[in-house]
Amino acid sequence: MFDSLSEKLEAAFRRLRRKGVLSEADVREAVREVRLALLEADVNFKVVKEFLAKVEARAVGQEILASLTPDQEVVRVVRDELSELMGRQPARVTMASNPPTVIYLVGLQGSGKTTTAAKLARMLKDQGRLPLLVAADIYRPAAVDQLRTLASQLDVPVYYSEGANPVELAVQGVAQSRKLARDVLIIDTAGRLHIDEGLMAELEAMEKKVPAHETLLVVDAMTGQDAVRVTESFRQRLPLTGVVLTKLDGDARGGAALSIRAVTGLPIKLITTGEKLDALEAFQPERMASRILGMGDVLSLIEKAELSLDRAETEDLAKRVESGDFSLEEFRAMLQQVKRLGPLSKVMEMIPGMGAMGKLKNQIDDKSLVRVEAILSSMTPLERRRPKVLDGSRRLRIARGSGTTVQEVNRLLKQFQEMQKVMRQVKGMRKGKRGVPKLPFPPMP
Ligand SMILES: Nc1nc2c(ncn2[C@@H]2O[C@H](COP(=O)(O)OP(=O)(O)O)[C@@H](O)[C@H]2O)c(=O)[nH]1
Ligand SMILES: [Mg+2]
Repeated sequence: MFDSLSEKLEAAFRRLRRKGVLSEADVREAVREVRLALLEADVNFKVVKEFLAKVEARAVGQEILASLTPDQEVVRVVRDELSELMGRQPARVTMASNPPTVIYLVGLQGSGKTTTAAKLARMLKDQGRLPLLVAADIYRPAAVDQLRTLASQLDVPVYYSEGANPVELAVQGVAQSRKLARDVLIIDTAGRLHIDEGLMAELEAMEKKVPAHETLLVVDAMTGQDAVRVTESFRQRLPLTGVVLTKLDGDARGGAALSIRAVTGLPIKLITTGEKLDALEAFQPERMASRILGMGDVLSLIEKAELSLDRAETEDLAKRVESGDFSLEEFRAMLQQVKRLGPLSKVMEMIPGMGAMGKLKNQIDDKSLVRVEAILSSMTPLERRRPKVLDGSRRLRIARGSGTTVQEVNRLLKQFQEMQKVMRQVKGMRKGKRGVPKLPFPPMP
């Protein structure tokens, strides 16, 4: 998702990170790069301008430049403002207090209305609702069949009546929902290639007869700023309550996601990321901002950890460490667990606040992990249990055996000692969310 934008932003911040001490000029330079990245991603230029003014005002402040990790503070400011740009708080699809809740899906042809209607039905059904789909795109016969086919996979009923016009279908749909005791009506409407008067008048007429609780405009993220223009036109005629941004799995550049809210004031409520019926998600500005910046996605990490780690082994390890039993043996076992999560760089990406670890992040990579493991493997179990026995000749043997140098062995041992010290201070690791023990970060040579 938004790969090219993410890469460019990360490159800008990487340069900052290399600098260590930051000057105002460094930050301004980075802001210029962010500007280019956003414009290339087809973000509205006014939005970019205002966004950067805010970022710059916050990022060149003394507080940030004087902080211990100024580069990370700058990234934090950017993430915060990105999230603000997209509305910060997630905007949900709401339900009416008096059922049926009426949800219209409107938008141009091919934007994803029909598939979104089915996806939304699935999502609501999973939440315990009883949706009824209304096939109100009567101009393309295939549209009704498409909706029926999708709905049959979900076991959700579809209402359609041959010969009825869209307004009648909406009215009859409400009656049908009462009859079938359905509490949400999802109306799939017709689209056009371009915005035209006929379409708008028809949608207006439908909403006049059957007022909407939610009118969601479905727009294709790949169309960039066009999506913003489409949103503005629809908004002038219809009481839109939110936007569904589709096809984020494609090579959308990010312009639509980042501009729609700021330009039109309408929140993005849902996003779709694929053709399958489960590819619909609630839109979460903060999570999206983190994703765009290639920053943490701790929820994904937890999910991943639950799938890949041996729970018993991890818990046993945590217990031993907690009781103060933390030697190179346990350290090695931890490294092996961490490795199971995938390439270290990917794992690190998912941990928000890795910035707090500052320079460490740059030092940790899979290559150094391999060297650490080699060193540990060249030790005897006794040496790993009691590193104190490691005199000069043993260290030399280990260096030779692992294809490293005595300096590297020394460095690892020294860093391990420091880690042990910290561990004793913390006295036991607290358990992470949902029972996955937190893994400490290994020191790197
Ligand atoms: N890759 C991808 N394709 C999508 C997504 N949403 C819709 N599509 C595809 O886009 C095309 C048009 O979708 P459809 O729902 O028929 O659009 P409508 O004309 O607005 O009803 C179909 O081939 C869908 O499978 C998405 O999130 N990702
Ligand atoms: Mg359709």
